[in-house]
Amino acid sequence: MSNDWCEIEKVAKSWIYEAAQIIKSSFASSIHIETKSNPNDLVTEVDKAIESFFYHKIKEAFPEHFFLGEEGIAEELQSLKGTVWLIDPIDGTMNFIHQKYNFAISIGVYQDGIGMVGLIYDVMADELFHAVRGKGAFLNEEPLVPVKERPVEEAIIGINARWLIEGRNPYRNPLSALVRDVRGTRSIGSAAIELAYLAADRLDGYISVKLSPWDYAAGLVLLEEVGCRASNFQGDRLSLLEPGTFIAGKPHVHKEIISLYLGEDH
Ligand code: 2AM
Ligand code: CA
Repeated sequence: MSNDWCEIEKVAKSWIYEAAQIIKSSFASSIHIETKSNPNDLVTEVDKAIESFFYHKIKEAFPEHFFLGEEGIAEELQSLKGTVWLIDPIDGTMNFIHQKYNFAISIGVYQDGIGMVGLIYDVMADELFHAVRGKGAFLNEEPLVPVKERPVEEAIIGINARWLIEGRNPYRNPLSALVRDVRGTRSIGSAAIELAYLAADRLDGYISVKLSPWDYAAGLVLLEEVGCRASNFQGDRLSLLEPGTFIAGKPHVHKEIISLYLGEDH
Protein backbone atom coordinates (compact mmCIF):
# COMPACT_ATOMS: atom_id res chain seq x y z
CA MET A 1 0.00 0.00 0.00
CA SER A 2 1.41 3.43 -0.89
CA ASN A 3 1.77 6.12 1.76
CA ASP A 4 0.00 9.50 1.87
CA TRP A 5 3.01 11.64 2.90
CA CYS A 6 0.96 14.74 3.76
CA GLU A 7 -1.20 12.63 6.07
CA ILE A 8 1.94 11.13 7.64
CA GLU A 9 3.32 14.65 8.18
CA LYS A 10 0.03 15.68 9.82
CA VAL A 11 -0.07 12.75 12.22
CA ALA A 12 3.67 13.12 13.04
CA LYS A 13 3.06 16.79 13.87
CA SER A 14 0.31 15.92 16.31
CA TRP A 15 2.55 13.32 18.01
CA ILE A 16 5.39 15.86 18.20
CA TYR A 17 3.21 18.40 20.02
CA GLU A 18 2.02 15.68 22.40
CA ALA A 19 5.63 14.54 23.06
CA ALA A 20 6.75 18.15 23.62
CA GLN A 21 4.18 18.49 26.42
CA ILE A 22 5.57 15.35 28.08
CA ILE A 23 9.13 16.74 27.80
CA LYS A 24 8.14 20.12 29.25
CA SER A 25 6.22 18.59 32.14
CA SER A 26 9.33 16.51 32.99
CA PHE A 27 11.03 19.74 34.15
CA ALA A 28 8.80 19.69 37.22
CA SER A 29 10.52 16.58 38.62
CA SER A 30 14.19 15.64 38.94
CA ILE A 31 15.53 13.88 35.87
CA HIS A 32 17.74 10.81 36.13
CA ILE A 33 20.86 11.16 33.96
CA GLU A 34 23.10 8.35 32.64
CA THR A 35 26.18 8.40 30.42
CA LYS A 36 26.61 6.40 27.19
CA SER A 37 29.84 6.16 25.12
CA ASN A 38 31.75 8.74 27.23
CA PRO A 39 31.15 10.94 30.33
CA ASN A 40 29.75 13.75 28.15
CA ASP A 41 27.46 11.51 26.07
CA LEU A 42 24.27 11.80 28.11
CA VAL A 43 20.86 10.17 28.15
CA THR A 44 17.91 10.58 30.50
CA GLU A 45 14.78 8.58 31.14
CA VAL A 46 12.94 11.32 29.22
CA ASP A 47 14.90 10.57 26.01
CA LYS A 48 13.98 6.91 26.40
CA ALA A 49 10.33 7.60 27.26
CA ILE A 50 9.89 9.88 24.22
CA GLU A 51 11.49 7.37 21.88
CA SER A 52 9.19 4.70 23.29
CA PHE A 53 6.20 7.07 22.85
CA PHE A 54 6.95 7.44 19.11
CA TYR A 55 7.77 3.75 18.66
CA HIS A 56 4.41 2.66 20.03
CA LYS A 57 2.45 5.35 18.11
CA ILE A 58 4.10 4.26 14.84
CA LYS A 59 3.69 0.53 15.48
CA GLU A 60 -0.01 1.06 16.20
CA ALA A 61 -0.76 3.38 13.26
CA PHE A 62 1.62 1.86 10.67
CA PRO A 63 2.49 -1.72 11.70
CA GLU A 64 4.39 -2.35 8.46
CA HIS A 65 6.76 0.62 8.92
CA PHE A 66 10.30 0.32 10.35
CA PHE A 67 11.91 2.40 13.10
CA LEU A 68 15.46 3.63 13.74
CA GLY A 69 15.95 5.68 16.90
CA GLU A 70 18.87 7.08 18.86
CA GLU A 71 18.10 5.20 22.06
CA GLY A 72 17.85 1.79 20.38
CA ILE A 73 14.35 0.75 21.44
CA ALA A 74 13.81 -1.06 18.12
CA GLU A 75 15.87 -3.88 16.66
CA GLU A 76 18.86 -2.74 14.57
CA LEU A 77 18.12 -2.00 10.91
CA GLN A 78 20.28 -3.54 8.18
CA SER A 79 18.72 -1.66 5.26
CA LEU A 80 16.46 1.25 4.42
CA LYS A 81 14.07 -0.80 2.31
CA GLY A 82 10.40 0.04 2.87
CA THR A 83 9.13 2.93 4.99
CA VAL A 84 11.55 3.85 7.79
CA TRP A 85 11.08 6.44 10.56
CA LEU A 86 14.44 7.84 11.76
CA ILE A 87 13.89 9.50 15.11
CA ASP A 88 15.93 11.45 17.61
CA PRO A 89 13.57 11.89 20.58
CA ILE A 90 15.71 14.70 22.08
CA ASP A 91 18.51 16.09 19.93
CA GLY A 92 20.70 18.26 22.15
CA THR A 93 20.34 16.17 25.31
CA MET A 94 23.14 18.12 27.01
CA ASN A 95 21.21 21.36 26.41
CA PHE A 96 18.02 19.70 27.64
CA ILE A 97 19.75 18.80 30.92
CA HIS A 98 21.91 21.89 31.49
CA GLN A 99 20.02 24.72 29.78
CA LYS A 100 16.43 23.49 29.41
CA TYR A 101 16.60 25.17 25.99
CA ASN A 102 17.87 24.50 22.45
CA PHE A 103 16.82 20.88 22.08
CA ALA A 104 14.61 19.35 19.40
CA ILE A 105 12.52 16.38 18.40
CA SER A 106 13.71 15.22 14.98
CA ILE A 107 11.71 12.89 12.71
CA GLY A 108 12.60 11.83 9.17
CA VAL A 109 10.40 9.41 7.23
CA TYR A 110 12.13 7.64 4.34
CA GLN A 111 10.83 5.43 1.53
CA ASP A 112 13.46 2.98 0.17
CA GLY A 113 16.19 5.39 1.28
CA ILE A 114 14.57 8.56 -0.08
CA GLY A 115 13.60 11.26 2.42
CA MET A 116 9.86 11.96 2.12
CA VAL A 117 8.92 13.81 5.32
CA GLY A 118 11.10 15.81 7.71
CA LEU A 119 10.10 17.50 10.97
CA ILE A 120 12.34 19.27 13.48
CA TYR A 121 10.61 20.80 16.49
CA ASP A 122 12.55 23.23 18.65
CA VAL A 123 10.46 22.57 21.74
CA MET A 124 11.16 25.67 23.85
CA ALA A 125 11.16 28.16 20.95
CA ASP A 126 7.95 26.56 19.60
CA GLU A 127 9.45 26.46 16.10
CA LEU A 128 8.39 23.53 13.93
CA PHE A 129 10.46 23.19 10.77
CA HIS A 130 8.77 20.73 8.42
CA ALA A 131 8.73 19.52 4.83
CA VAL A 132 7.19 16.93 2.55
CA ARG A 133 9.39 16.02 -0.43
CA GLY A 134 8.54 18.20 -3.44
CA LYS A 135 6.11 20.41 -1.51
CA GLY A 136 8.51 22.97 0.00
CA ALA A 137 9.70 23.55 3.56
CA PHE A 138 7.97 25.57 6.28
CA LEU A 139 8.71 27.17 9.63
CA ASN A 140 5.40 26.79 11.48
CA GLU A 141 2.95 28.08 8.81
CA GLU A 142 5.48 30.24 6.91
CA PRO A 143 7.10 28.88 3.73
CA LEU A 144 10.92 28.85 3.71
CA VAL A 145 12.33 30.41 0.54
CA PRO A 146 15.16 28.86 -1.51
CA VAL A 147 18.43 29.89 0.19
CA LYS A 148 20.59 32.80 -1.02
CA GLU A 149 24.22 31.97 -1.82
CA ARG A 150 27.10 33.60 0.04
CA PRO A 151 30.90 33.35 -0.42
CA VAL A 152 32.71 31.18 2.14
CA GLU A 153 34.46 34.24 3.64
CA GLU A 154 31.04 35.77 4.41
CA ALA A 155 29.53 32.53 5.70
CA ILE A 156 28.44 31.66 9.23
CA ILE A 157 29.09 27.98 9.90
CA GLY A 158 27.69 25.79 12.66
CA ILE A 159 30.51 23.74 14.20
CA ASN A 160 31.31 22.35 17.65
CA ALA A 161 34.61 23.74 19.05
CA ARG A 162 35.51 20.23 20.21
CA TRP A 163 36.41 19.35 16.59
CA LEU A 164 39.25 21.93 16.71
CA ILE A 165 41.24 20.56 19.64
CA GLU A 166 43.91 17.88 19.98
CA GLY A 167 42.85 14.27 19.80
CA ARG A 168 42.29 11.57 17.26
CA ASN A 169 40.42 13.87 14.90
CA PRO A 170 42.32 13.90 11.56
CA TYR A 171 40.36 16.97 10.42
CA ARG A 172 41.59 19.31 13.16
CA ASN A 173 43.94 21.32 10.91
CA PRO A 174 41.63 21.83 7.89
CA LEU A 175 38.72 22.69 10.18
CA SER A 176 40.88 25.21 12.08
CA ALA A 177 41.80 26.84 8.75
CA LEU A 178 38.14 26.98 7.78
CA VAL A 179 37.14 28.53 11.10
CA ARG A 180 39.84 31.18 10.55
CA ASP A 181 38.57 31.97 7.04
CA VAL A 182 34.78 32.16 7.50
CA ARG A 183 32.97 35.25 8.80
CA GLY A 184 31.79 33.50 11.94
CA THR A 185 30.94 30.24 13.68
CA ARG A 186 28.09 29.24 15.95
CA SER A 187 27.45 26.17 18.07
CA ILE A 188 23.91 25.57 19.22
CA GLY A 189 24.57 22.02 20.41
CA SER A 190 21.72 20.36 18.52
CA ALA A 191 22.60 19.20 15.01
CA ALA A 192 18.90 19.03 14.12
CA ILE A 193 18.31 22.66 15.09
CA GLU A 194 21.47 23.73 13.25
CA LEU A 195 20.25 22.00 10.07
CA ALA A 196 16.84 23.63 10.50
CA TYR A 197 18.60 26.99 10.84
CA LEU A 198 20.52 26.31 7.63
CA ALA A 199 17.23 25.60 5.87
CA ALA A 200 15.81 28.85 7.30
CA ASP A 201 18.86 30.86 6.08
CA ARG A 202 20.08 31.60 9.63
CA LEU A 203 23.32 29.65 8.97
CA ASP A 204 25.23 29.04 5.71
CA GLY A 205 26.66 25.63 6.60
CA TYR A 206 26.95 22.98 9.32
CA ILE A 207 29.86 20.59 9.90
CA SER A 208 30.41 17.60 12.18
CA VAL A 209 33.22 15.03 12.20
CA LYS A 210 30.77 12.45 13.57
CA LEU A 211 27.04 12.57 13.10
CA SER A 212 24.46 9.80 13.27
CA PRO A 213 21.56 9.19 10.87
CA TRP A 214 18.84 10.21 13.39
CA ASP A 215 20.64 13.56 13.87
CA TYR A 216 20.34 14.53 10.20
CA ALA A 217 17.54 12.40 8.66
CA ALA A 218 14.85 15.07 9.07
CA GLY A 219 17.27 17.89 8.23
CA LEU A 220 18.09 16.36 4.83
CA VAL A 221 14.43 16.53 3.76
CA LEU A 222 14.22 20.23 4.72
CA LEU A 223 17.55 21.06 3.06
CA GLU A 224 16.57 19.42 -0.22
CA GLU A 225 13.45 21.61 -0.40
CA VAL A 226 15.41 24.88 -0.05
CA GLY A 227 18.24 23.92 -2.41
CA CYS A 228 20.99 23.07 0.12
CA ARG A 229 23.41 20.14 -0.18
CA ALA A 230 24.65 17.56 2.33
CA SER A 231 27.28 14.81 2.11
CA ASN A 232 30.21 13.30 3.96
CA PHE A 233 33.57 15.16 3.90
CA GLN A 234 34.50 13.46 0.60
CA GLY A 235 31.33 14.73 -1.05
CA ASP A 236 29.75 11.25 -1.12
CA ARG A 237 26.16 10.33 -0.28
CA LEU A 238 25.39 9.95 3.44
CA SER A 239 24.93 6.44 4.79
CA LEU A 240 21.72 6.88 6.86
CA LEU A 241 22.61 3.62 8.64
CA GLU A 242 26.06 4.42 10.11
CA PRO A 243 27.58 7.50 11.79
CA GLY A 244 30.17 9.44 9.79
CA THR A 245 31.54 12.82 8.76
CA PHE A 246 28.88 15.35 7.77
CA ILE A 247 28.83 18.65 5.92
CA ALA A 248 25.74 20.56 4.80
CA GLY A 249 25.54 23.97 3.24
CA LYS A 250 24.33 26.24 0.54
CA PRO A 251 25.54 24.67 -2.74
CA HIS A 252 28.54 26.97 -3.26
CA VAL A 253 29.57 26.89 0.42
CA HIS A 254 29.26 23.08 0.51
CA LYS A 255 31.33 22.64 -2.68
CA GLU A 256 34.06 25.13 -1.73
CA ILE A 257 34.54 23.76 1.78
CA ILE A 258 34.95 20.21 0.43
CA SER A 259 37.30 21.21 -2.39
CA LEU A 260 39.41 23.75 -0.45
CA TYR A 261 39.48 22.25 3.04
CA LEU A 262 38.19 18.71 3.48
CA GLY A 263 38.33 16.70 0.24
CA GLU A 264 40.72 13.86 -0.65
CA ASP A 265 44.08 15.38 0.38
CA HIS A 266 43.18 17.44 3.44
P1 2AM B 1 22.45 14.32 21.00
O1 2AM B 1 22.25 15.53 21.78
O2 2AM B 1 21.16 13.66 20.59
O3 2AM B 1 23.41 13.35 21.64
C1 2AM B 1 26.07 18.23 19.53
O4 2AM B 1 27.12 18.93 18.93
C2 2AM B 1 25.31 17.44 18.47
O5 2AM B 1 26.03 16.27 18.09
C3 2AM B 1 23.97 16.96 18.96
O6 2AM B 1 23.09 16.91 17.88
C4 2AM B 1 24.27 15.59 19.54
O7 2AM B 1 23.15 14.73 19.57
C5 2AM B 1 25.30 15.11 18.52
N1 2AM B 1 26.25 14.16 19.10
C6 2AM B 1 26.84 14.24 20.31
N2 2AM B 1 27.69 13.21 20.50
C7 2AM B 1 27.63 12.46 19.40
C8 2AM B 1 28.29 11.26 18.98
N3 2AM B 1 29.18 10.63 19.77
N4 2AM B 1 28.00 10.75 17.76
C9 2AM B 1 27.11 11.39 16.96
N5 2AM B 1 26.46 12.53 17.29
C10 2AM B 1 26.72 13.07 18.49
CA1 CA C 1 21.07 13.38 18.48
